[in-house]
Amino acid sequence: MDRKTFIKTSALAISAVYFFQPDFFMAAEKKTAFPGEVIDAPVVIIGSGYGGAVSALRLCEAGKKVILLEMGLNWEKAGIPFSNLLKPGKSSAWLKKKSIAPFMNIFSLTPFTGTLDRLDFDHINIWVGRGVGGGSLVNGGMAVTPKESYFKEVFPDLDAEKFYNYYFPLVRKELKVNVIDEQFLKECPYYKFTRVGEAEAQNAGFKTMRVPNVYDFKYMEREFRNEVPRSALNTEVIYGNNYGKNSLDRTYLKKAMDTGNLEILDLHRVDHIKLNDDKGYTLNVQQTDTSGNRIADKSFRCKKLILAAGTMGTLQLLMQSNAINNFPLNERIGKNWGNNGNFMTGRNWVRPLTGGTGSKQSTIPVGGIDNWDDDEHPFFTEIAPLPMGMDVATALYLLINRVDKKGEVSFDHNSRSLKVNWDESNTANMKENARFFIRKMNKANGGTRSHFLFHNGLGADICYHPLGGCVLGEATNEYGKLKGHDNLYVLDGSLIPGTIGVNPFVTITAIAEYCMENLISQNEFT
Ligand code: FAE
Repeated sequence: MDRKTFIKTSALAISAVYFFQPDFFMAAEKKTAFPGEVIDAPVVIIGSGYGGAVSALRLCEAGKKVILLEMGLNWEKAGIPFSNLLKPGKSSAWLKKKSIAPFMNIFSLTPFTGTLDRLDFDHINIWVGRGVGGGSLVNGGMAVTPKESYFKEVFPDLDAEKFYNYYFPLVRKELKVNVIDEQFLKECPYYKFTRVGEAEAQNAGFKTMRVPNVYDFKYMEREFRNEVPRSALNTEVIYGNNYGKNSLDRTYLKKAMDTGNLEILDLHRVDHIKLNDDKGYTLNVQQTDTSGNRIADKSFRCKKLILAAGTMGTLQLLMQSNAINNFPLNERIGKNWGNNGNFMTGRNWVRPLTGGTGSKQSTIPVGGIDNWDDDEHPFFTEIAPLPMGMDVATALYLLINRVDKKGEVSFDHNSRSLKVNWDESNTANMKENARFFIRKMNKANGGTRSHFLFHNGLGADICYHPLGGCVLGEATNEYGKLKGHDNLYVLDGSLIPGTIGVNPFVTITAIAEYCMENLISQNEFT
């Protein structure tokens, strides 16, 4: 036996022994001193966002041992506080030298594995969350159930009744969705921007709506009374919330950890995947430190693999693996991709005579404008906060529109990175809606388009909600199993065909619940 074969065989023997021992996970941690060795695991999940967290919980509850690999940091374990908007620090960007908020990036940074990342493409910039909890660490917590009519249009093959009677209520409960108390909203100075935004919208003839959230509003009331440390009232949100927000590490992932069946390995980035002869998978993984330096190379070998790396992460892994080792892909991968109709805009000189939108603003949005049923200009918009520490009399809006023209994601072999086939023609209807909205608001209330924000007030290239590319029932079977594979499941935003008409995480979570319930009952994981 030559040296290479000996090492490989010994590693296999050792991993087989560990596999059957109760302290298998501890052993897997310790063994990392031997770079390049193979760690066996029955089920591996890549990514700890909504899809990954649901998969982990339901598999652990079913008694399966699961390893979850996450490229970002476990912030709770690290004990490093999140930064706020006014003082960006360690958590504010993924290995960048400057802050990467949608605007006002005047802050220099020391590169650190922060919570927020931005992926830049030719006509679109996509923000994503990194860390244990994925996008739930950085998002605004808006927990919106899609309109049933639109859900049926987007997913004609799903049983809408079951979703609205069972999966959506289930995920709202698991995610701890709640609604702000109207009296608190009416009186709290931190919600002046919402009150002004809603009054102006109604004045312009638009319908307003209350938006539920996973931020604990009872906690916020106590923040306001100075009984507990402040978070939403201390400009914390897109770089993480130290308190108040029920991100996934406090809901699904915590429950999964409590079963004793889950091990989360943070700062573990999967580079590519190989299909093995036995139809299982080997993952090439790099462990890094918080400066992004590679500290170990590892291989994980599993029988069952769940890809939940988020829309762009999952597409990158599939396409990169294909480029490296001819990993089998079906022809639907990359197709039916969209930005969920995201379009940012803003207005200046909002109510200057009545004192603007407020110098103090909560970071958690609770108001929306619902123009979805307007045949000519269908959109929903969030009345977004702009907590700048002073009153800038500016209103910010994130519109969510229909996606009339879908895009496509492909792989550039030279740069080894994704390419998004997307340009101004894909956002034409969204721009039209934004112009219509701003015109109507200004006519009724005064104000101007916010020319200093985005591109002359129109942010067509800002995307918080990339969806699609691995669409349910197209690239996968009806429960997320990737076509052409026996043991690979995709469970994240890439299952939704580019649009869902509202902020997407409630839908991503509900679809993951639906898929996992069916996959488990079909004995896919036994
Ligand atoms: P996601 O949450 O993105 O999780 C994927 C995870 O996989 C991440 O933690 C990655 O670090 C990890 N990962 C990726 N690649 C690898 C790899 N190669 N190896 C290991 N790990 C990897 O996926 N949605 C709402 O519904 N309401 C909101 O209020 C809202 N606000 C938002 C605000 C911001 C600033 C942003 C960026 C997004 C917002 N979203 C909101 C979108 C929402 O967070 C997003 O749709 C979900 O997080 C997507 O969930 P996934 O499970 O697809």
